[in-house]
Amino acid sequence: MSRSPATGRAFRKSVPYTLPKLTDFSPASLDKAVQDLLSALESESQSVSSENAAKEFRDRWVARKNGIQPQTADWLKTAPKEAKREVGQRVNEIKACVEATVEATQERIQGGSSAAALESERVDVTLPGIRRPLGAEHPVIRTLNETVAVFRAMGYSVAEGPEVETDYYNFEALNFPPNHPARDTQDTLVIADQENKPLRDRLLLRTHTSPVQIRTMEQTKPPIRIVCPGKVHRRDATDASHSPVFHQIEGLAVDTNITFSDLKGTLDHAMKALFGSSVKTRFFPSFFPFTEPSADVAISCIICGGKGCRTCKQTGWVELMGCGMVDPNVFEFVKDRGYDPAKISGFAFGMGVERLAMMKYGIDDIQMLFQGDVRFLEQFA
Ligand code: 2U9
Repeated sequence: MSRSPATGRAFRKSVPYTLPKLTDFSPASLDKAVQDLLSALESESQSVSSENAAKEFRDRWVARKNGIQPQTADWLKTAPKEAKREVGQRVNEIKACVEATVEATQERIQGGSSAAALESERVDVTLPGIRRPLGAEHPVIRTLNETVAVFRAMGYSVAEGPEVETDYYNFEALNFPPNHPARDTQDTLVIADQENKPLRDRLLLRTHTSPVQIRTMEQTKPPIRIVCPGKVHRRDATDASHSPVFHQIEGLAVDTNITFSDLKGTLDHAMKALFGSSVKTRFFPSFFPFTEPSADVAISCIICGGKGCRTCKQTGWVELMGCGMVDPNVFEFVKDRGYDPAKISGFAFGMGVERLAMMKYGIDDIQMLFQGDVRFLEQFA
């Protein structure tokens, strides 16, 4: 026999209890029967340790059909008349006791499992937090967006076009002679097996975004002011300042009476907006097939302020762009769309975005912009 710590009642452990049929209804015999039942009840209640077991315990003791407590009605039925009163009292006592124990058991288990749930959800606020690294715009895309924004503020629209182009849009309509060295497969990445097509229809990876300007002029009458940002491809060997894939922003303004002064003022403003108002620009003669006259544009070195340093090779100037007045020969290709070189004029310019980004952020190796090294990129977060 064990004794319940809760009730102090004695109970027998681990004997499966079944309600006995009573033949002897003397008070002593009734006492024993009730005592046995309550011992079993207490013992089984003690061994309940899960919600499922609590449910089984409840069903075993109080289920209307076959529950131990409801079966005690048989005692009353079979009791002789003179014992019925006594037996009825005991049966009621048992009912109250069984119900109270079932309820107490369930409460203990539910209380217990919510304590377990609380325990399992406990948060150790002293643990270090989970780091969520911030993403960052790539420095090339950031520079591209900033530059485009500068021109948008001056009234320019953004135009885009395909990266796989025809020879016509990439070279012919831009006044490149058929034997120009840039057309050579040494410099241009071409799509293979197109020898059966006329030269002008052959596909290649665009070497500049200038084809976008031609395509836009074919579809839009003058005046126009557009910038064309995008990826371009050249068959270049990789080094600290060259990459076979890079980004350009080119621009085109066509209207009546556009002059070289407009070009100078526009680019001078753009460089001041990008690099600071104390930056100076310098234009010096150059050559491009699509502009005449043409110029290269340098800005005063933003590293040394123009005094001379390693970045500017002690010259105080850094070459950043090309530009010029659109060659009348280029307008001839879109003359029937309203671009009559006798009536209109225009300027165009082009810049490499990686080179702008390298100047802006003091990066001395273009490869840093393509390697995807997180230690480099996270500096821009
Ligand atoms: C049309 C007419 C003229 C676009 C121009 C440049 C000068 C130029 C280079 C700068 C560095 C390319 O990325 S880079 O290597 N670009 O120097 N680009 S004028 O001229 C055009 C474009 C379209 C119809």
